[in-house]
Amino acid sequence: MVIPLTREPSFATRCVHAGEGHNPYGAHATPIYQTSTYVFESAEQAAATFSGGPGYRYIRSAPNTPTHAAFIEKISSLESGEAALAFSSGMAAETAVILSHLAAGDHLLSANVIYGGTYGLFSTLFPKFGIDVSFVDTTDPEGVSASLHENTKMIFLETPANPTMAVSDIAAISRIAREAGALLVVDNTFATPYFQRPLQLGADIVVESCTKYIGGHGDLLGGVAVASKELIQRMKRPSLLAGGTMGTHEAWLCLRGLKTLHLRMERHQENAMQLATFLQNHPKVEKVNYPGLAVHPQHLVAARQMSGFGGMLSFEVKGGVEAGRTLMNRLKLCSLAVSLGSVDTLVEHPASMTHAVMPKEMREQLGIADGLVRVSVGIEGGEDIIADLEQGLDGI
Ligand code: LCS
Repeated sequence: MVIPLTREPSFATRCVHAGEGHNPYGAHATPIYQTSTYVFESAEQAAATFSGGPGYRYIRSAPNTPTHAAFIEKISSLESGEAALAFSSGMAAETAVILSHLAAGDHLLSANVIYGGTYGLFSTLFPKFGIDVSFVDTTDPEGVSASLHENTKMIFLETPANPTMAVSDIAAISRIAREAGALLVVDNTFATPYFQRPLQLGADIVVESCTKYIGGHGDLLGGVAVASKELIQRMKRPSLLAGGTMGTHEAWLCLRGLKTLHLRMERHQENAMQLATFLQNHPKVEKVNYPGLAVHPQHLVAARQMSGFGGMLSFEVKGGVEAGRTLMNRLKLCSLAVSLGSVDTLVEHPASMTHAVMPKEMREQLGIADGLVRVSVGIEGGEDIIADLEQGLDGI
């Protein structure tokens, strides 16, 4: 950050200013440095950079480009981390975290409620390379303790979790992880650093899909990992070799998206709270999952570790999958689509879309019922979102 301030700037000020201003021409907006490689002044300078010295050398090698560097500085500041790496997707960020910190023979303890893609990665890909994975209910810290193995090297969780909005106690699990000598990795995609900062609660690494609230407009694919300098340093070479680097234009879109994160998240949350309350009182709705509701089983944990409850919710309609389908087909303002965290409201059916990869018995046990509908509540007028769902429910 180049603005001279006498005290630690607020979150909102860091959204706008952190990482900005590093360019030689005084451009007001950080430029898109659309280049794959860098020209050295001498063979000696090239050799020094390649042997670990400062400076840019090639786009796959962090800090990639000055545009990436600005984004990395901004997201590190917002997540209260020391350093970060930017990836081509949230999945690439998760893959790089695992490849960098685990090896064959290690055990990964993962939350059982997680994004379907993450479940697929952990259940099918890493076991092929000798990483032992188990899926555990991380809403119960004692159960996490009891499920540790001798060789547990990492605990991975999402909170709030996709799609049931289950909440795990980050501080309690970070103490368990530290005692076991394992790293705690928290996927902060749903909460974003505006509402929750896992590193301050004791997590070692935060991962996020930038495709969601960080970009914020549903027009990019990206991911990020934020941690201490030491842990990010350990990830640099594996990430360079695995090759899932964020593109420059995406880094610029993320940098721009983050400038309004605080404003967008407030509105997402306001609309989500209104919609959750409306759905909770609707006769055709069986159950609403939103951590801001007092009936949410981990409402108190959420209230303790988050400064707001976010813009994601899910609910079960009476009448199961058929009723859910009827509802989704009737929506006019809300779009039927996967992904989340965009300015517009997106509705999807986890059992047949994002979480179709999970075995049905597992889904049912975890509360991902066939009639569950997930809503990524946008920043439109809240009354319009409610009206659309109301007319959708009327058709059931
Ligand atoms: N973590 C969470 C919590 C996610 O929801 C997703 C994607 C990812 C990681 C992976 O990020 P990506 O590689 O897509 O950037 N979630 C999606 C969803 O619920 N619908 O479509 C994608």
